Amino acid sequence: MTRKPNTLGEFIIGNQNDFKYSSGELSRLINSISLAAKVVNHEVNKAGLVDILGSIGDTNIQGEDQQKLDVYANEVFMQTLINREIVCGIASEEEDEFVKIEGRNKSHDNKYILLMDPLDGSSNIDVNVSVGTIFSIYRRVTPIGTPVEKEDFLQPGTQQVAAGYVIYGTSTMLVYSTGNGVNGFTLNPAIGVFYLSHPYMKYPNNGGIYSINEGYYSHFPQGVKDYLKFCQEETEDRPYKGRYIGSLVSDFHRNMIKGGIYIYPTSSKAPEGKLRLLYECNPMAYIAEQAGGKATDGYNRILEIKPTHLHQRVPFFCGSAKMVEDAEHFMAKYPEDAFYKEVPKTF
Ligand code: P6P
Repeated sequence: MTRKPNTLGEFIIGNQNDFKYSSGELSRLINSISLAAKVVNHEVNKAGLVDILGSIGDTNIQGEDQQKLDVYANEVFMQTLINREIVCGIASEEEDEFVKIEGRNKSHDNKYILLMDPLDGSSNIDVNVSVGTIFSIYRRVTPIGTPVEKEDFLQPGTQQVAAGYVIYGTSTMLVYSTGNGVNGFTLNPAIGVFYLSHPYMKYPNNGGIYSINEGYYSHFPQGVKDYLKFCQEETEDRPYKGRYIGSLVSDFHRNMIKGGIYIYPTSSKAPEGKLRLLYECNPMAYIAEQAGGKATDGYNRILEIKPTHLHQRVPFFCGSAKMVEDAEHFMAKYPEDAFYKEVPKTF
């Protein structure tokens, strides 16, 4: 009887042939991501003990205050992937432009590109709340051997070959999919090995948790307000519980296990929403759909949105399929053009 794989390494090797483009490159890429995650995990876990907390007084292209761990995590993932020569390009929340990567022989022979949010939820770092890394992997569309170009990064989410996240929480987990379901691996920090702890993760079709920053309620579109009233009314299976950590990876992970919906809609504070399409919404939407959930911008499937620029933002409704469909039902009462017109433009 063949023993079930119980470490990440065994799992990757055991499932390599399931991936129709398997050439070992993707396996090495996933392994490299797990290595970088262990290094970042080590720093995140001791962040309170060393002078790595707080802001470095710089801001990234998002205009957000760059936390030291943001910068550190970006460097660790970038260097690990560059040193192991397994991608031909990288885009990151922390990098204004995408990075072209040459191999030692000055060529660009690799076929994969990676997009990432190296440390999502970083505003939670100083208050010891879980944060995460989000990654998205595509095959390049421009000729192998040439420098990558912007069009390699502006592919719709349906073209992802793999996506996943690392959650640095009460335990550190790597959750990813290469298109054959979603599997979760928990790190044993004592020996630095990820073990298969959550095989074939599935979003419950319905749930009782909604995650949204209700502080912005007065700025939300009417469709979101109507859905929140639906969540909060007294019925046999409602009101739902409100749970919002302020860390997408953490809220998403809890909702995938328990059943729930995460919403970051437009508001006057964020006229296109806050979350970035390429390295937050697309990878999380890929995972959600692979786990039987749904992800839309309130009207359109996230994975089918054609990206127009690297740091593009979109509204994000993601989670249990029935809950996302309920939210879309309320959004549909307000046509999309009116929906955007409703949001006072602050620019
Ligand atoms: P707000 C973290 O900055 C993040 O991108 C997500 O992880 C999180 O869900 C959201 O923004 C929190 O944003 O506006 O509610 O503080």
